[in-house]
Amino acid sequence: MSSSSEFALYGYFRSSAAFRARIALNLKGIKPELRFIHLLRGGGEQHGPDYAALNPQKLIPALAHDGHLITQSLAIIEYLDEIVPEPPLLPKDPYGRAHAREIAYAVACDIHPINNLRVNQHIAATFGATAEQQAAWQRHWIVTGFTALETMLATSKYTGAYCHGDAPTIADICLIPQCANARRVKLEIATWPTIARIEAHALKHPAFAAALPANQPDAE
Ligand SMILES: N[C@@H](CCC(=O)N[C@@H](CS)C(=O)NCC(=O)O)C(=O)O
Repeated sequence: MSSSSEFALYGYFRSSAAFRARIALNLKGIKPELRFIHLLRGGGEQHGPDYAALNPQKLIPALAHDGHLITQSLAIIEYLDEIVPEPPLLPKDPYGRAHAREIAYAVACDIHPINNLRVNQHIAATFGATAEQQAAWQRHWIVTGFTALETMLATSKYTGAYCHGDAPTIADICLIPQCANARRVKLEIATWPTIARIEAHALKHPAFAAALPANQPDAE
């Protein structure tokens, strides 16, 4: 299951959604073939006809496996968890699964999409938002989301070394890449002490560390 040739990941070092997929693949011990889609070069390779034919959403990541192309990082994470059950990326009990997904979705549905590259490009092209205004926009949504998440994590009895208990789950797989995005717009993760503690712990795990943008072959 872990042979490189069975899986191919379309990604970009700086993409936090691809970062999620990389963490999940690493946790499962899968080394995919890496196919790089540069999101800026030439207007963005995601818009080129070859990639658009594969993924009409023109977003990364996408995972090729077993004759299928799976898009959407959350779908990729849950697919990997189903085909390679150990170590589990979701808690065993229904409430635990709901709790881990709740944190994951708070990042992946409510913070990340409105800060995405295409959103920033759109507010620049349509409303003339400068680079600093785009960063301010991103900071606003990250602060809004992380402030809520900090309260949720600081007050939940299920918070452990990770977001849910002492093993990584889909929640951490979404939260840690969003911390990297926060730093890129000059936010201090220490503002949110529980998030900072979980991030520091997660980054000691080789699966998270190896997935960091700076550790990717296409890193600039
Ligand atoms: N909901 C999608 C989001 C994917 C996404 O937005 N990817 C970004 C990179 S993090 C992208 O491809 N952006 C290209 C663009 O905005 O043109 C997922 O979780 O996979």
